[in-house]
Amino acid sequence: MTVNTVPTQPIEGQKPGTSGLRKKTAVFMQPGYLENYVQSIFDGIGGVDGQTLVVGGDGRYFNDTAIGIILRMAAANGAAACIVGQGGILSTPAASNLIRVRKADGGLILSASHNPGGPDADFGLKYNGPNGGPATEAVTEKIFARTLEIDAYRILAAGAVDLDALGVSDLNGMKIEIVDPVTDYAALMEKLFDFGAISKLFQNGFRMRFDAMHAVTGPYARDILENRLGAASGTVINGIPSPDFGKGHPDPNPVWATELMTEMYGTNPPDFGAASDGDGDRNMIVGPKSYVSPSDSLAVLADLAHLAPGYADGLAGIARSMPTSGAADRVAEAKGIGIFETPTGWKFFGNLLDAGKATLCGEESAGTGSDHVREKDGLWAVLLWLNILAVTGKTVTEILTDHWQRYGRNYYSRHDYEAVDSAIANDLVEALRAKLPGLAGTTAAGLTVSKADEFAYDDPVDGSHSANQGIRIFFEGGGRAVFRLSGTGTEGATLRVYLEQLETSPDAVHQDPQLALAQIIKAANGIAEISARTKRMSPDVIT
Ligand code: VG1
Ligand code: CO
Repeated sequence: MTVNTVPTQPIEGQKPGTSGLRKKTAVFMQPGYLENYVQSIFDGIGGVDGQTLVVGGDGRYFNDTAIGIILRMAAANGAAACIVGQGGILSTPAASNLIRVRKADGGLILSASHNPGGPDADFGLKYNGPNGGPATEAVTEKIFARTLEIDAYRILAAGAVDLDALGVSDLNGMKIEIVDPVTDYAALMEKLFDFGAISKLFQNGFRMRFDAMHAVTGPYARDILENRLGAASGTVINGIPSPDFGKGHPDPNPVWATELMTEMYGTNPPDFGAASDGDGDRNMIVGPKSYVSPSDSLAVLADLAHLAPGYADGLAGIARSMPTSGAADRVAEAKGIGIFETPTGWKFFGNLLDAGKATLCGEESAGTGSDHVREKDGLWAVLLWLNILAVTGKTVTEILTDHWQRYGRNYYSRHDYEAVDSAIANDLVEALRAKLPGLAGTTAAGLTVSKADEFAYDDPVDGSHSANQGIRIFFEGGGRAVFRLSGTGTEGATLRVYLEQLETSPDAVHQDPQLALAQIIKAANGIAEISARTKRMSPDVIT
């Protein structure tokens, strides 16, 4: 078969500090665009000659065509083997696991995560390294630099590759191995959790609903929850991955997971509800009439993880992204273990996990995970919750209440202003940045600013420095507001405002978070001039 070298123009690929390259599907489908980015990845990592790569995606529109192109390019670039999920399907955590168990050199994951899919929606591609985790900043920078100078890509002139038949085939000297996407992942879960105890829970009539949101976790959840653990059939809803996610928005939060939320807040709700996102790395946990904020979920899981066999020896430490609430810090303090505060994005946890400094990690954006893989893991979080519920015999509400009584409650909410004009959003951040030096000691909405700065991170393992990772304003009395612009949106800019207030009085831990945070919300809006600059009177999404 002929290897073609096709001339191409530079594109602007994934910017450092963002999570994979995400663009409108139509952009990715332009002739040569995907090819261009794939070649930039191959070049940026120093070539794939002789390498083994894991390839799979979340099943969104263009997934299979894109995988065909990637396989023909990997072969043309001299890769030795590609391990591919059957039908082109692999959840992000399952891909991370495959890279690790098969000792592959890395992987290409096709997903725009929680962004909608379809011809008019979003597509994405990310490279994960040999530890199974997202490319580090250093690698991302190399790939990005390459996208600005690339002038040709290499591709094999070949027909379509069959992604459905399990087994090994040959593509011009490169081995293609099609594997079941669930098997290895499910085996890992069986090692970490007490499947016997969870099965017994279901046998005793415990009812659960898992909303796969028409995305990649459907087959995983069906196999693990219904087949292996014996949850009633129908426990998993929206369980067949569809190219446009049933025209939905596969983001597991109270705004987008409406079907699940309606059931959990309706009459006679199930005992436990959960949802996952497009590529299966996020999770939402909800008890009967009781939504668990991701920051609280991380703290609860960190507190009680030792109840699951995989964590029986306790945790080495906990890591959380900076905008995530401080609830986990209080657990770490009580246990006398390390706590790490990193910039937003799972890639920053990789070194801490590899070095054995952190066992559990989490982000406020519904991401929780551990050292079992190098990505956040939606179903893993669900199974750890189930394991804890099975062992303690408590309800979700009881677990939360106990937690707040013991540790206090970090009231928390994130307000997103979406598709804001990029110039306006950048000006807002610039103006806020300029204000920072003079903010301490001033008051807003009756609150006094105690400290204001811009978060920067020095990686304790490799010493790398990451600046401009979010603007933080601390208030007297334990309040905090954080501002940053999203790196995953595909339309204009998304301003994220993260709001937090610590409450330690056991009598005051049961308020509505929006009410408990009212003053901080007002102060944050005032200081950043959000309404005045964006002309938005309220956020688009509140989580
Ligand atoms: C968002 C979240 C961040 C998460 C990232 C990728 O980024 O805030 O916590 O790591 O998405 O998640 P941003 O830059 O839009 O705030 V996923 O599920 O897309 O892999
Ligand atoms: Co995701």
